[in-house]
Amino acid sequence: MLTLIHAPMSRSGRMVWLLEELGAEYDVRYVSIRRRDGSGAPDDNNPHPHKQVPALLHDKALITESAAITLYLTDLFPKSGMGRPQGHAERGAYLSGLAYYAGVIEPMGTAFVSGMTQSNPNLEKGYRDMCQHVTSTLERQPFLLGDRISAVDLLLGGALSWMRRVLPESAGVDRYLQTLTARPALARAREVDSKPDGFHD
Ligand SMILES: N[C@@H](CCC(=O)N[C@@H](CS)C(=O)NCC(=O)O)C(=O)O
Repeated sequence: MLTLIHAPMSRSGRMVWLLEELGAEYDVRYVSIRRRDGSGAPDDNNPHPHKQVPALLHDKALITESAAITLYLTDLFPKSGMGRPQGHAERGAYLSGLAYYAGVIEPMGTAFVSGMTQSNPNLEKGYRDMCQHVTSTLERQPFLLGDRISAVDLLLGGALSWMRRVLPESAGVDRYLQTLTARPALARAREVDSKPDGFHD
């Protein structure tokens, strides 16, 4: 049994989206988290060591970190087309994309949005290099790995739908975001995201 530890309007929404894309059977455990505005609190029902979301329980295994959960789930559903299984010609590109999202796109995007790149030339260069790489990729091809969607696109697409300004203006990025946000699985995920009526954290 798969149980997603989830808080509405957070990074775990992307894992709901992925589970819907995979056609997986899963439970959602809604938890409260600390929010940036000072509201919310850590939840005793959350097994994540930092009381963050997402976390995934698969029987007795606990998986944390969005990129690790993404790889774990797509390996569990190799026929879904959202991952690139062992032996697939794009396996290396898929692993690189997941690590690049977690290790470069998200930290550089966060540094930019929080204003840190403005005062630190190394961060500024890292951010510009990331933007150049991602925007030129999406201007050249429909998805990060090429012509076919992968779960790496859900990580980036989820972040962009939340905060488009993580990346600079680009027709390729706008088209990419439109394609991703039109997916029926995302509409289903948004219903799950907001399911617990009156839920407050
Ligand atoms: N690197 C983690 C980040 C997870 C994370 O920052 N989650 C936020 C929600 S968007 C959270 O749980 N915040 C509550 C807290 O930090 O206490 C991942 O990608 O899974």
